[in-house]
Amino acid sequence: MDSTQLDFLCEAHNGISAVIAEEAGFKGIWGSGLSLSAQFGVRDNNEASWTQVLEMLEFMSDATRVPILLDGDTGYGNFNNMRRLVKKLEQRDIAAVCIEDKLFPKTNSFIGGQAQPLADIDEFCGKIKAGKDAQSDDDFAIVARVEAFIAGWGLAEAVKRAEAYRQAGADAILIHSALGAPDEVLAFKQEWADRLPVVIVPTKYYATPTEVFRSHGFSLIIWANHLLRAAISAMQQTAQTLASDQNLFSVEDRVVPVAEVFRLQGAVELQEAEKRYLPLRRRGVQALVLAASRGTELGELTEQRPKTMVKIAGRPLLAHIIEALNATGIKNISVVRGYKKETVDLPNLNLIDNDEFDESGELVSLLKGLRGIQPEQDLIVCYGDVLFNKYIVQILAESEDALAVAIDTNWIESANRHRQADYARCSMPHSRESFSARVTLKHVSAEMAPASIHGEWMGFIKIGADEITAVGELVEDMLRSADRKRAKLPDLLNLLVENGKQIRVRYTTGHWLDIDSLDDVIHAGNF
Ligand code: SPV
Ligand code: MG
Repeated sequence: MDSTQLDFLCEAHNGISAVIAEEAGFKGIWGSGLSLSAQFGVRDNNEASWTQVLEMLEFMSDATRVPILLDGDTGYGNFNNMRRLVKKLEQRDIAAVCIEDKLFPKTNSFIGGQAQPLADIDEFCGKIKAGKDAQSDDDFAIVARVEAFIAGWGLAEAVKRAEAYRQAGADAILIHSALGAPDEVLAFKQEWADRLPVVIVPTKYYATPTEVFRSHGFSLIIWANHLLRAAISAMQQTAQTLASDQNLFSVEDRVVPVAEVFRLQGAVELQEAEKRYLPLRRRGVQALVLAASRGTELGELTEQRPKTMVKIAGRPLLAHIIEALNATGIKNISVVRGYKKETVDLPNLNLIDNDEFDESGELVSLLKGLRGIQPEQDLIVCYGDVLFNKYIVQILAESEDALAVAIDTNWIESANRHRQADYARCSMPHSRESFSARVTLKHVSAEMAPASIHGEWMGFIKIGADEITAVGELVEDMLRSADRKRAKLPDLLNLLVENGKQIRVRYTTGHWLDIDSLDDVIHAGNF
């Protein structure tokens, strides 16, 4: 109001319209009585109580940073109600209130304005004084709205009232007019000069160029109800189309995507806050299954499908993996597929393609996987050809460690069967003491002297949400060097250890089976 240039307020009537007005660049918001009552579906006759208006204003104030000028009608009562109103508005960070010199309950100025009685001048001045005395923030402002023209009076009455309100302490005058031309407000401004800033609401004289108001020295223009009216026409069109066409297709391109709704609500801020404040467990755990390779060792069985889709006891191997993951509460499951990828088609999976599965190693699959998952959830990585009891995954999922692996203490059996296995050396062998100790991984290798072996790594890695990006970058680094193109997950684990990362070891015993041969497939039916 005090600025030397003409400024503008845009109407808003709830939190989201206030955000929209602020984003459009308005320096302030008009809490329109007409729009606030209309969005409640009631008339602009104080049918909505003042506390209902106040509550909506609180949402608008919380959602924005620009000042809000409330259209406070007549102050919702006498001087005493006005005092309380000002106090409550200040508590909600509302910058200013406008009161009009009519009687409670008021009627909108554009509905039979000529028949509307005006307030007694002295009584209205008392209301302004009471409001000014009640404010505790010097910047809070009271705008006195002169309805003399609306009620059919002339310029003299309008100026007389405005002067009385100025002397009572008003910070600005809103001069209202229902004419289709700006004659009344221009005449008022000429007579009034610069005694106080003057605010106008050109709803009816909308065709007047803004330049006219600027050159006459008005302070503030209020676009009083246009977001409400825009919303009404959009809602009417959409509702009518939906009712007649009976499909969503007809309207989809004419409405904002839900993502835009989330943006206006500030959904991103909440996601960031969850990262800071929510315990990791509450964010849930996800799984990434590496299943791009064919599994040539199974011969004919994998001619038409990759190993992960070979049937065990009547269902694809992958279905068993999903079932075990689901049983631990993991439902967000991503699968990297490559060979005969179209056959990897189980429902409710985030499918990630590795089309270079033939010429690349498993690190490429891992990298594609890490890029295709949600980085905010802890991750369990496993292979697509392993059957396991759910407790193996559970023990990793529940661990607080940023990096963890499950190590099978029952490795002798693998060694006896002369299977290809990845053996692990850890900071401490499995024992009673290791149960409460913080055992970490030292090295993983297919070649290890039996005396150094503490167990077998089964292919499970837990990567905490906070480590996912770093692990992804390390894998990217590894893939850049030519001799590591076909590196495997154990190479990654060893590099992480070399880089000083603590990889927590969780010892388990048996209860898993990887499918490396036809014998395994047959055996797995009994698993
Ligand atoms: C409002 O927006 O509620 C106003 C302005 O008071 S008007 O409707 O033009 O009276
Ligand atoms: Mg109003």
